[in-house]
Amino acid sequence: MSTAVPAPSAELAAGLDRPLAVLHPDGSRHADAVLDAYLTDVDETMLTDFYVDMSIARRVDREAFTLTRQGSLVLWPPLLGQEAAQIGSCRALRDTDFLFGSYREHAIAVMRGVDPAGLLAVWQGNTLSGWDPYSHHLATPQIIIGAQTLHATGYAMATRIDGADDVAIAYLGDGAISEGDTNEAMVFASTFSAPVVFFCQNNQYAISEPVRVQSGSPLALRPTGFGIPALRVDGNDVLAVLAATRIAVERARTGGGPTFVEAVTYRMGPHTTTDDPTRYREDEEAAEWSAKDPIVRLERHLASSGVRTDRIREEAQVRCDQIARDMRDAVAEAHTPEAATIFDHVHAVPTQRVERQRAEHIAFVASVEGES
Ligand SMILES: Cc1ncc(C[n+]2csc(CCOP(=O)(O)OP(=O)(O)O)c2C)c(N)n1
Ligand SMILES: [Mg+2]
Repeated sequence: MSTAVPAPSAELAAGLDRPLAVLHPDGSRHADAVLDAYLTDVDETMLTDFYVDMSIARRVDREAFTLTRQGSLVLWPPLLGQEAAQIGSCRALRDTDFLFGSYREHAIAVMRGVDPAGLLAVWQGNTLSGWDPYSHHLATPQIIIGAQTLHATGYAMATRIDGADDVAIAYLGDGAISEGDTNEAMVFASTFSAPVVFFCQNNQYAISEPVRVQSGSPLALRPTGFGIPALRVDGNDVLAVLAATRIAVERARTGGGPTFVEAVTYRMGPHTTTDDPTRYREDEEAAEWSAKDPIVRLERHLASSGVRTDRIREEAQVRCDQIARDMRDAVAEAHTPEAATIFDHVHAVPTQRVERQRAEHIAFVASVEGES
């Protein structure tokens, strides 16, 4: 009797050999059999909007980085280089779809209308939650690697129970693929056919750990073992990201269950403002990826289509300057809460244990103040 092992489910995944792309680094537009059917509405206005949105994302990131260096924020995990992955995927969703990010998805927070004061308050250490998740259909940042995949899957399962056709999307990093939470989420998503999209930004690093050390095969192959189809796309190509996410969202919304999208991109900056990437990667590598910059690529594409890019750049600049001013104002006006408020809202109903900890903290602060 034959005991042949079934072939790996490569047919479940597109783009394994080479990430799917339609916009190449020189700005040229190429056809793609999988993606093009989902890009028929792309016109100059949409491309311009993408350019402006990505420029805003980059400026928010740069401004926050600078504010951290000036001591106004405690920490910042930069998104530099990942603008297309975040903006393209976010734009594939409708307003009532729910997003569950990690800590690096500042662009989706801006796109979802979170005000800069809320966005920055978390990184000032002033609050545990910078916005109301239900108003924006966006969960607050998740530091526990991979945990948001469970939250998104649970949310997606619940939308089906409610009879709604909303979709949940979990943003996760390459490192998060190795977490138990992520693998458990994929088991549940697959078996319950949950309307969830796993959107993986493979930015090549989990802090200092390169992806080649984390996985011997493309990350997009992993979910296929759970029966979850996968698309691997160039994450610096905003149109490829938009199309792949649209495919995944449509499948989820129409009862087809989960899809995994691997957006192959690069974290151009440090892991956070406390990291020094020159300790673990070569300048040549960063330069190579810099040549694939998602914003420059789109600008080249617009220019080659005969669009006046100087005007679009000016429009983006005005919007960027305004948001940068708002960010600086928000930080200057921020109010530092009493440290003891950290114990508020740990549980919906206070528990004896947390109340005891609060009392101990207050007594400790009083004792230190008494000494001085
Ligand atoms: C459960 C858990 N383990 C370890 C950490 C420490 N940690 C913070 S970020 C990080 C790397 C995550 O890498 P990746 O998933 O690729 O996301 P990226 O930071 O590249 O966006 C680790 C291990 C954590 N926050 N949570
Ligand atoms: Mg990573």
